[in-house]
Amino acid sequence: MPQEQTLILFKPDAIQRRLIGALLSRIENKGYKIAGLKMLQVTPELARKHYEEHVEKPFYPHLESFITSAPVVALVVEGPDAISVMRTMMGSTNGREANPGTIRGDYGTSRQMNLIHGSDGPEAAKREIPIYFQDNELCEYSLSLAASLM
Ligand code: RTP
Ligand code: MG
Repeated sequence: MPQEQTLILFKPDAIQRRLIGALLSRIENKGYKIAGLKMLQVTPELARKHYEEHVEKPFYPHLESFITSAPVVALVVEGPDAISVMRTMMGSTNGREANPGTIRGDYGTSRQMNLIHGSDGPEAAKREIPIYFQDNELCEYSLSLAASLM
């Protein structure tokens, strides 16, 4: 089973709605490891870098003003098939179309303010993680320690 790392953001609407703990719990309850975690303010420059594939799209100005409107929480989530499983847990882009049981399906009705970002494939994860984290900000540790605490 491939151990993957994926870049996750809790977007400004998640912070405004005080859902950081709820979203983090879903990831921890799933059994994934948090390899990196920080809160930061996305600048327009950072937004253009992250969303470079969307910069020319008509919705980009709205996306940039949304993603820079309040801080985000950035995480590197690690575990078996973490990239695709996190995308499944997030649900479809539009909260009105996302299935119940998914993060977007359970918490929102907006296509833009959809709470969470996750890398959409291995290439994206490889590109996005270094945008938010330096190597020395990621932690290597074993979750097997958790078992010895029970
Ligand atoms: P993300 O990149 O944030 O994980 O979301 P995604 O893959 O599900 O969706 P994507 O197509 O990559 O779009 C990136 C983000 O832009 C906003 N968006 N607004 N037409 C619109 O108003 C529109 N379309 C997309 C959303 O915040 C979406 O997550
Ligand atoms: Mg995307």
